[in-house]
Amino acid sequence: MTNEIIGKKRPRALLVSVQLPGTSDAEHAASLAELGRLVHTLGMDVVETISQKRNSPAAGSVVGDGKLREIARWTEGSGIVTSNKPVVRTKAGVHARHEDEDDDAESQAPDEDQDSVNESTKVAEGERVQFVVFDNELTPTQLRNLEGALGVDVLDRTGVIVEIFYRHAKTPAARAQVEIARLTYLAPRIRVTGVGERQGGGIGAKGVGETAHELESRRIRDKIAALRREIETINKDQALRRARRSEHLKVALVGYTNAGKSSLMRALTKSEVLVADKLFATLDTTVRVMFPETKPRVLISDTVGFIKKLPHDLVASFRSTLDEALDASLLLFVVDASDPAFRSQLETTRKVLAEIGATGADSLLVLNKMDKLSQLEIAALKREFPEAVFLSTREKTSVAALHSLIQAHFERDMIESDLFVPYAKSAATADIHANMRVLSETHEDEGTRLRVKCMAQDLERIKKQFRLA
Ligand SMILES: Nc1nc2c(ncn2[C@@H]2O[C@H](COP(=O)(O)OP(=O)(O)OP(=O)(O)O)[C@@H](O)[C@H]2O)c(=O)[nH]1
Ligand SMILES: [Mg+2]
Repeated sequence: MTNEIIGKKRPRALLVSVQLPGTSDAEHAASLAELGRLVHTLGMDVVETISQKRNSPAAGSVVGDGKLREIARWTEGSGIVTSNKPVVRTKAGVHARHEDEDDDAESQAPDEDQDSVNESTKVAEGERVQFVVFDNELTPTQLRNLEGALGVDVLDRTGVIVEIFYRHAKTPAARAQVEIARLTYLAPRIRVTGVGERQGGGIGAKGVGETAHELESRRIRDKIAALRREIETINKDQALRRARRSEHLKVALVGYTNAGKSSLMRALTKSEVLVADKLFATLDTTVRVMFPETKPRVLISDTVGFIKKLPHDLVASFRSTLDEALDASLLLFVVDASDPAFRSQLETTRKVLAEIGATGADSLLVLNKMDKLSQLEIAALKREFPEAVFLSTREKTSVAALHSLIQAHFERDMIESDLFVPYAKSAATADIHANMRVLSETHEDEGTRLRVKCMAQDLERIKKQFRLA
């Protein structure tokens, strides 16, 4: 899909979901609502939702024939899967119909039910949708069939998520990571989407032929290899920077997308990080010093949000972004407690973190957006999560309480010690003040005697560096 398409008037989208056995009505509804928000984040207006219960997805088109024709009422298409021919559409845009298409429609044998979707049951032209988005995963063949039958762009959940990541990625590291995931996702769909013409076309561009397809596949493989090399270089840089920060106390904010991680980051560090009511606002880990500053200083990192059915390639590509979280000694699981689905969102977050091996650190559950809940609801949550921190990033006092908790957490590991610094080594005194809590300080004839509270490794380092007794 191109920005070209999205850049114009907000495109209209129709959501489709097949509810399979084992998915409760509530889960199904939550998943659809989330898909709606994802599609909205992509800049489209959701105008209709169509669901169907089935024992398994229909092989060729996920939904059954009748449902497909119902969906086609909203599009230009016939609602009938014809052949496996690639979709041919002009570069002029998704609305433009290729002349061949009419011929195709005529040449195919009329289906018995075809009459049930005649022009009169179609929605008015202005009401039509330009995108049909499936909550179910679509195979490349299903995607091709559906685009053929519907005559509009078809996306699945993975495609939507990949596209959002692609648009939101800002730094070279994030861009390269997302580009790999995007190419990997698009590669098998290349005949349908003509990814090679991405610069000018993208989804909706003319399909490419078999030979061109092979060429294109090679080009994509080369591109992915180049991107991987680029990422390796970036990762080395990041590892260096991380190593430089390695002696610092680190807290990572992790959680479902839109939970309020960046808002909390802002509140805890008084910094200006991007906060937005859209999904996947943050795609790069940012690291800031906790404010008011503590001694030693505590670094807070904000991370990319998680989501259900996060495409595997994206998990892999965000590993390096999340290494920051793997590195932290305290993980704050931030949750939007006002979202009825927060328990399963927390579960998803835990699962993804476990998948990437981030399980060692201490953790604290932060139930955010308390300002949206009633006293009664808060009381119930307190009983359910007695250990959790209740917070609203909009209430200074609750943020300050979390600040103290973080400080207290690290103080548990601190030791108290006496240091004597000769006057000739005043640099040591400065270092001590910068990195340790000084409990008392007396000036004697030869130097300064200090009682400090600090991390054991800081004490070691300073003693060694300045040869102190
Ligand atoms: N009412 C209320 N809204 C909040 C609170 N904290 C954050 N929000 C809102 O929730 C939305 C998402 O906040 P972000 O901080 O961007 O969420 P995030 O977890 O960083 O999201 P991603 O970067 O997408 O993973 C924004 O509209 C915030 O203003 C809160 O305590 N109360
Ligand atoms: Mg964020």
